Amino acid sequence: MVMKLNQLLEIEFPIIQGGMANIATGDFAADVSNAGALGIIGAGGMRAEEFQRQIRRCKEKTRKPFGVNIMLMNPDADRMAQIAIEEQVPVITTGAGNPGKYMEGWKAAGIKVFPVVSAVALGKRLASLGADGVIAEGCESGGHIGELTTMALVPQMREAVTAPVIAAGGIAGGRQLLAAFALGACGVQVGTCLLVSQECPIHENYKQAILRARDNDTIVTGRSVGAPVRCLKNAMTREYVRQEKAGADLMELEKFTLGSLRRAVAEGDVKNGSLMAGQVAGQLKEILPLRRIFENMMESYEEVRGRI
Ligand code: TUI
Repeated sequence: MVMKLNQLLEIEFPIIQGGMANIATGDFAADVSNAGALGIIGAGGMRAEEFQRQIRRCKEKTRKPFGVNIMLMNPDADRMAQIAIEEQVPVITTGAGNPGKYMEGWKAAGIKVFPVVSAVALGKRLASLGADGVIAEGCESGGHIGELTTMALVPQMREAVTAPVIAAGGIAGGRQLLAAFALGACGVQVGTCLLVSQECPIHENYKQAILRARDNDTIVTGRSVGAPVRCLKNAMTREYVRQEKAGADLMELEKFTLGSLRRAVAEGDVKNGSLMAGQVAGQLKEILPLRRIFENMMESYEEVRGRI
């Protein structure tokens, strides 16, 4: 029997927090770790200096394990890879690219590495380079996504690698946690359900937009230009789709969305901002403390498991 993620990471619950660029600060990651899951500092929207400050802030606020997510399209990714080593960060997750060139240095520093991947081939490659596990992220997720669903991806990843597999995408409750174990995962990564935590430092308007969302209220923009991103439908996504259909190229579309996530997170601009969220937004009904979100998930998991 493979180890559960909580044993692997020496944490209470088998749950990792998603990287969530521009949202997951050092404070928030520490809150998540203190609530019993693995908190992750999302380096996505940061520069290297800020990244280092956030790591130090997180260390001040928790004595539990935590991690960092290095978004590989970030221009400072090389420097962040080095800073994570210097700061002796316990865990690294990566997103939006191939972290192969960093693996040797990270492993030599004794860091646990869990790349987020959206297809089997890269998962296999990174497992062979010594990844401690792979986070198989289905396209139900918010933000930058791949092609496959969690349901299709996780079992195929399980068959392809001997390393632990963590399921991500479409997970916000006990039923989905149970399903993730059935699919072959040893734990889960969640993001959207933590946006509606009391501790999450996003604008109140963003939280309310998630709570209002129904099952059909997310959309994937940018598939046609190779930059698929899932967020809540709003005026921004309607205009994006219009430009995409009119044949705009990636550069034009990127110019249009520049700073849009920050507008949503910091200013609460729910019309023109980019409200990244997964398909589970429709099942979230209230703002709760992080600890309660995790406890609810575990209680519901136990209940459903007993029933079936
Ligand atoms: O990375 C994510 N989700 C993200 S990153 C992000 S920041 C951003 N902001 C604005 C526009 C775009 C992004 C928001 N959400 N999830 C992990 C993930 N990684 N999903 C898919 C992938 C992925 C894709 C291709 C991983 C590797 C990959 O490999 C390409 C290659 O080089 O082989």
